[in-house]
Amino acid sequence: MSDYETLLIERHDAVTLVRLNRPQALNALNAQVLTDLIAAFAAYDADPEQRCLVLTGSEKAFAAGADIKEMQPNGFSHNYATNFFAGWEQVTATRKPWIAAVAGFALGGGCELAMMADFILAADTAKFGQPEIKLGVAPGMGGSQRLTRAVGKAKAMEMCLTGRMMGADEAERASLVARIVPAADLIEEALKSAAAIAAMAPLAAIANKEMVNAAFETGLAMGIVFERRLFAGLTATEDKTEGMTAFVEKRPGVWSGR
Ligand code: CO8
Repeated sequence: MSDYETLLIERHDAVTLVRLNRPQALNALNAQVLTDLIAAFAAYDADPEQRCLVLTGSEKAFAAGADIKEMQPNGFSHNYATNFFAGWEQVTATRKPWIAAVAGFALGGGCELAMMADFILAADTAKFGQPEIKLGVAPGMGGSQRLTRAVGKAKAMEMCLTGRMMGADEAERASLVARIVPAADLIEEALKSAAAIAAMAPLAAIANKEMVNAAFETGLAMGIVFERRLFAGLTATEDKTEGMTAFVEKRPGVWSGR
């Protein structure tokens, strides 16, 4: 029994596994999915026991896009007045680490949601694409920006202009995904990665995430200042003292999260 209409949630020790669960629509992202994801990610961020999250879909589809049937009646006035899609910024505001584990289709909003993750782990069946142009529109959840930053102008432009899908091998070569695993092992591998992250000092995990993200938001000089300040900040934590003491004493660190 899930608290969410469109999500299934499992806890694996300190890792939260969230499965998109609209099989009848290939996990298309409608308003309910957004409401549920915002709540699930906020609950994860607020729970000190949970240290990493994995978001996945089904074997056939991570998500086949924003829900076309829901968007069909909406025109400019509605979308502009409601700042349609802005709610996804609440998902990207998640401070703690999370991984997208993608099998099958990650198209349109599905590709854009995967790219909001800290990194993507792809099954060998994964297919990424921004086919919005075939609907007479364009990406609306950050795809034109995040895809271009991830894979560069040539591939992003080709994918957005032609709607061509990229398979897992090409996505790994283009640095869209961190790693490819056999489809049958996707969840196990994602949980393993997440457990490794969950075993790290929690404040250091947030800081590492903020630093890497700063590389996308700032120039090099400011990014390095940001990194150095945050690094100096971490040296004031109890977990820095514990981590370095544990190394010297040849034992694993025991983190307090302070
Ligand atoms: N929205 C709503 N329903 C969907 C979606 C979707 N994005 N994708 C699939 N479905 C539904 C189908 O309608 C079908 O439902 P039904 O059985 O009731 O007809 C069911 O899921 C199964 O789909 P198919 O029968 O099509 O399955 P296939 O295996 O034949 O094909 C595909 C799989 C190739 C993934 C195909 O479903 C497809 O092309 N889907 C659409 C992909 C797409 O175009 N995604 C981009 C959507 S737009 C977007 O994400 C951002 C838009 C930004 C616009 C901003 C303007 C406001």
